Amino acid sequence: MKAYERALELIKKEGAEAVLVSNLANIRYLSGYTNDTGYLLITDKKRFLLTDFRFTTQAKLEATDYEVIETRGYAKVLAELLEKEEISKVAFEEEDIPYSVYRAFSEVFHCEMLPIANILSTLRQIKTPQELAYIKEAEHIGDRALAKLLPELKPGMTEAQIAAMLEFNMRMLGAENISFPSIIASGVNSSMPHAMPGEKPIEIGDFITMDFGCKYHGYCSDMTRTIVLGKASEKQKEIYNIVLEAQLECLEMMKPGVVCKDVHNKAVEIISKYGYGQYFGHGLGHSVGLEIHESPACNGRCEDVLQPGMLMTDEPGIYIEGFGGVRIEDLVAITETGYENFAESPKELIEL
Ligand SMILES: [Mn+2]
Repeated sequence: MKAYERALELIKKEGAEAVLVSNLANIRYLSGYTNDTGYLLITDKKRFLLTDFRFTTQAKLEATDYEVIETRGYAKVLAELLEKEEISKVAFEEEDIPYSVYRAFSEVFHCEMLPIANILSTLRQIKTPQELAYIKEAEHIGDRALAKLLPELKPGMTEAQIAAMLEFNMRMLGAENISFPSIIASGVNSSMPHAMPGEKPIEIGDFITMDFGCKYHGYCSDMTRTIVLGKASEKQKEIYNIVLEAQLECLEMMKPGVVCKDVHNKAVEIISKYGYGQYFGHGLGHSVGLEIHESPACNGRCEDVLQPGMLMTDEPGIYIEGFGGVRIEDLVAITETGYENFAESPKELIEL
């Protein structure tokens, strides 16, 4: 069954006859078109890809199951297509359409517009062997980029410089791009889970948290390692080992049939046991794919059940304001019997 047939099945259950796809990852997944401007309109009988002059050649080459329509007047052309195809209710991705676009469409469409939450992305939860292979290679590029970076780290380098070096390494090792702006957080900055790398130089005694990933054939990787520059203090070792224990325990839970929130709660339980529960405030993990954050997620609310072919990160952390923080993150694929860890970088505390 083609991906667009699965999409139609899904939106018919919602009560619509056609679907307007605007999320770029969904467009790519459903059509093969890889650039960044356009819409898909999928009906029972026909499939259209609307884009402008800059992308039509590429769209025709990539989206071979679709009729490519070149336009800049999306609202008008879509309205005409919907009328011609006799659609009375079209689904649209409510989390992806800006209000201004919604207003422009609703002014000219003669049919009903049915908002659907981000349900099309659930089609992407279970990866094909090809998708898994791309993500695994992306993760391995990250492993090699980090291994190359570590011996080059010297006191006085700035976080921003380290981010640049890591990203350069990934591209030189075959990545087509980064999957998100790298997080390089040193010293007290490492207490901010999503710190932005800046002018701060790394100093002896700093924790350095590095959270990064790249894209390979459009697919994202994600990993985090925390090291200490110089000798780790007793407190740094204590925190690091608690995070590592939680990370390893949660890894062993990754298998088909397990409820996502149970894995997250395991990490909370372990970190709380040592008295640091209040310092772990984010979810344990998330899936990845064409986007860096995909569903399902391993957080305290997610009732989804792990299945073979899903990806999940395992990234507990402890963050203490004014002191610093630790996060350790692997990316695993759920297999028939358990998991395969795509990340190969060592996790024992590295003192550089
Ligand atoms: Mn992550």
